[in-house]
Amino acid sequence: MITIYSDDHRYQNAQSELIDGKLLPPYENPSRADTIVAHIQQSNLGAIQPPHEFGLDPILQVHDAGFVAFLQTAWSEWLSVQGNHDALPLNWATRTMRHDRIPETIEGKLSYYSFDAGTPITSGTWKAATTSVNVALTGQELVAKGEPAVFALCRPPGHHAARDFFGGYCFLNNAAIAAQAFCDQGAERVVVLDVDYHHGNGTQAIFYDRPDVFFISLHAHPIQSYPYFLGFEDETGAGNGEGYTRNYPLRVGTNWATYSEHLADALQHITQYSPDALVISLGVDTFEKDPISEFCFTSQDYYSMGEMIAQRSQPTLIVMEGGYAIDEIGINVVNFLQGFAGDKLTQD
Ligand code: OKP
Ligand code: ZN
Repeated sequence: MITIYSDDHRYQNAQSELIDGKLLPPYENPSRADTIVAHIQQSNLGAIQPPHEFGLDPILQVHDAGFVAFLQTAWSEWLSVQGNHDALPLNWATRTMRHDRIPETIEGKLSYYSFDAGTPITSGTWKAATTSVNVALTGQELVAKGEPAVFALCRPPGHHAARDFFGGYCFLNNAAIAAQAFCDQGAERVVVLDVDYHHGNGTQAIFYDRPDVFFISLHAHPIQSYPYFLGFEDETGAGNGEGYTRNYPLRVGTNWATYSEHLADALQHITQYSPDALVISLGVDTFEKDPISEFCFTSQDYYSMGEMIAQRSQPTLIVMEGGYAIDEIGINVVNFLQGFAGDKLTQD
């Protein structure tokens, strides 16, 4: 299986993140992707190729133009007002407040275009986030040209980013942009299967009213876990998209035995839908030793998960999302890819 990767992910290298009431060294840091690529190099998985540039057009098919312009200039505006330290928002328009007035100042715009204070914008954020999109789109292009499966080693991740807000370490929604690219190239039905520990609120929201992209997610129950305010079972789509969103919220402490029963159900729905392409939002933060998550997967479970998902025959783009146990992140990702490739690629 080909991997798409660029060192430019290292441009997203924040000083700290706000978590659990503290400013801590970021969990979402460059060593994540560096470790994954090192393990892929040591494996027999296949070639690692660089991304190429796709420009803003595919991004603007998914994201709001004002939001994209904000992300592009946020750092320079922040730098000139606040100085050379990471930018973070501090307050949001919650119940009874207005969402129809966009502030003029950079501090106000950070608040307007975000949903948490754990996602620092730095000098390199735009470069890293757009490279991450190019990684996903380069993978998408290879799958569209006939590769059965490609791994897009995206960093920063994307699934929490919605049409016009960032958060959850995500700025641009790599998986959604790739899914949209399949649609724009003629796919009639695309599935995004999100197996990250956290609900992919951004991806769900982007496609919520559309029947051509079916979003299916297994994740920690939002009543217990971040992002808290989306990902419940009764969210099933709206309008023409009714029936084309499916959520499997699972309680803290879930292991592979329980998870795999729900995954089997999700895979049946995918088969019924019969998509032209499958995009997998792959997070390995379901791991038992993940520092910010509370599922109980072992490293071997990722091999089983890869094998199980590969039993579908759709062309597949695997997009990297979360996973914060650095010591095992490489093993866990390679295990998933080996399980997937073992069942799919070597048998073709
Ligand atoms: C990004 B991805 C939990 C705090 C959570 C943000 C988590 C973002 C996860 N105590 N802070 O889905 O892996
Ligand atoms: Zn996650």
